[in-house]
Amino acid sequence: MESQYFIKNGELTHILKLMQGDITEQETDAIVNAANTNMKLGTGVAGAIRRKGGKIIQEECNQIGSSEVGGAVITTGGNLKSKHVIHAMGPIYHQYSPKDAEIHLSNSVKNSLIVLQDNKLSSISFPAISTGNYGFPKQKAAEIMISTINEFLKSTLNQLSVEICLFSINDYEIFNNVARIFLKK
Ligand code: AR6
Repeated sequence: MESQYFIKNGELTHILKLMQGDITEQETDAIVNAANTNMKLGTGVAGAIRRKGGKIIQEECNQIGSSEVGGAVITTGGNLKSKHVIHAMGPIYHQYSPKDAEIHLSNSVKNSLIVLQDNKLSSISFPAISTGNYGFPKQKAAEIMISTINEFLKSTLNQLSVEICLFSINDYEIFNNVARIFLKK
């Protein structure tokens, strides 16, 4: 199950794709890990990345050490189909006011896209950051992620291809309904 949205920016037309699937199977230049600031690959997306990518990813994370909430750092993808993993530090929802949690989630998405560009990569797959162990409400996360990606694509001069890979059909529908309204398909 998937749908595509086209985001125009002058001469460029970027693609935002929403799909249901397992992010560790994606073949984009980078996949995003829903990470913690200690850079320890735990359960959920991180656990799947560790299992399929191999221990090299955790070793590279250990070298980096830690990062801030809202930040993003890159490692290789080990044995994954994707050659790179961008570790995005989403907020633990209940640790912040709703507004601050939204700002942190938005920053983690924006910084992931900046890291992608800084490394001269052009395609990326995001999971629904912070909506599992970190408890961020999914509808709100969809609004923040889609509006942040839209804003970024409308201002970048690089041709980028962005996807959001949702684990369940239910999550896919939540995100797709937001995209349909927000991006007016
Ligand atoms: N592919 C796509 N989406 C997935 C997959 C997968 N293989 N597995 C889970 N999801 P989470 P967080 C969805 O908990 O909330 C870890 O221990 C899941 O259904 O992975 O940011 C880390 O090490 C949910 O919607 O990330 C951190 O400590 C979304 O991905 C902490 O959890 C995010 O769920 C991060 O928590």
